[in-house]
Amino acid sequence: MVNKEFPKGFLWGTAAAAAQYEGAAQMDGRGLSIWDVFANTPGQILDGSNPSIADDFYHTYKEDIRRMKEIGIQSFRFSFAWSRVFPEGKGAINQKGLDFYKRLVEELLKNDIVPNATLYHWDLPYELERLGGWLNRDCVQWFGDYAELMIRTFGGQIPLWATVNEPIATYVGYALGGFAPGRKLEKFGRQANHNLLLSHGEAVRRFREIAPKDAKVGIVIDIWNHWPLRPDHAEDQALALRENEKTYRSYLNPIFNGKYTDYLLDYMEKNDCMPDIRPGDLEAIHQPLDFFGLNCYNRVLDCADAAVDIRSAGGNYLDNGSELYPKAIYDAIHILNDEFKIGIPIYITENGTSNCNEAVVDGKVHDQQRIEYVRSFLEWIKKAIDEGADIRGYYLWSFLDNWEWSAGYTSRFGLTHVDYETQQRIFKDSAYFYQEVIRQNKLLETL
Ligand code: GCO
Repeated sequence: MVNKEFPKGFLWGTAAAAAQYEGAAQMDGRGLSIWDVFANTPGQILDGSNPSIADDFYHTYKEDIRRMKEIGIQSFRFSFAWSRVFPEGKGAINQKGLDFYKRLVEELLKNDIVPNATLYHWDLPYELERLGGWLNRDCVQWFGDYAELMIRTFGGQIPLWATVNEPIATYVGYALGGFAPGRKLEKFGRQANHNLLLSHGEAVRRFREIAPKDAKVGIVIDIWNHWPLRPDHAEDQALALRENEKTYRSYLNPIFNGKYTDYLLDYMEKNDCMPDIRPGDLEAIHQPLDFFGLNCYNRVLDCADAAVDIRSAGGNYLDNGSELYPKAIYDAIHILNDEFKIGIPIYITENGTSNCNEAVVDGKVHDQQRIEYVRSFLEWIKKAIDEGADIRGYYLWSFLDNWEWSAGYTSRFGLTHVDYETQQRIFKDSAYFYQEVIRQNKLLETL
């Protein structure tokens, strides 16, 4: 019989981000972030909402941690809002902001929930954006100083740290305009990404200087691997290769191999979007890390012929329109271990799905597709572990429904339903499923 148990000590968690959970956007001295400003620009957010209240986690964290405890959550991945701590991004510290995180971390520890902190989850202080944001090379210093304060304050209490969550979001914000700050130039996207990677390197450097020996630092990168829709079509193949090079590989290569690939350099040269890369930069980015945080939700199918329906290739689709392709996570793990030979433990730092059946009926939410989604991804993670991959934990995105960036409140990813009018919480069926998975530390077929 197949052994369904996860390794002893495997860490089961949920993930969240400050801008999506905390609310209290103007409270206790917090400065604006680029997302506050972006959301208030007409037309940027699907439902016209902004993150100023979100889950009101700033006020409800104790209750929510109690609920996490009830489900058996062993670790909570969250991010610090830079502008809560440094309202202007640099300079004067806002003690009240720092105190909130002290209370949060204490509450987690009191409940035996391992804190896992991300320094940057997309919410750059707006005052820094006014100085050019990630396009300004001074960001390395700004981010380094902010990182240092957080590491000095919490290094002894938080065992797992990520510098940055998903560098591609910065690209989307500076090259495509779909995310804050809403700039739209390929050259900006590439420059912002290069500076962000440099800032990551700087935070790791400071971490090594000041963090306690047993604290670990990594980075969180999302792998949406591109596949040719028609595997035997040269054009689809080439398209998928190019997309992979321009997306997640443009981060993995500098971080783990200390270089940008010839393909990417050539592309940036030809498209007039070569960033300012100075001597020593790649060494600064290429720092040894303690773990890799993998976010994985799906794969992407590419077709060179826009007239072809992607779904014509078959496959499973969820009611929310996205493909259910759980092998994506197994492939991503192989890319990291076999191709990039990262040689460090992996935590799955995000995985989850939105808008299953979210209707509340008689105080219940029967989100069967979320259960199926999570179950099938866990099956492929387990297979990778059985075959020797060093995977230490899994963080489901997310414990609560929350503010989903450009999709506003229209996209629900939680194990817990949130009524945004009343802030009432209701566990969905998936929460009970996850509770059972955690309790048994085991792959379960169903609830
Ligand atoms: C991410 C995003 C999360 C999203 C989640 C669902 O790290 O991918 O940061 O904030 O909410 O991915 O789309």
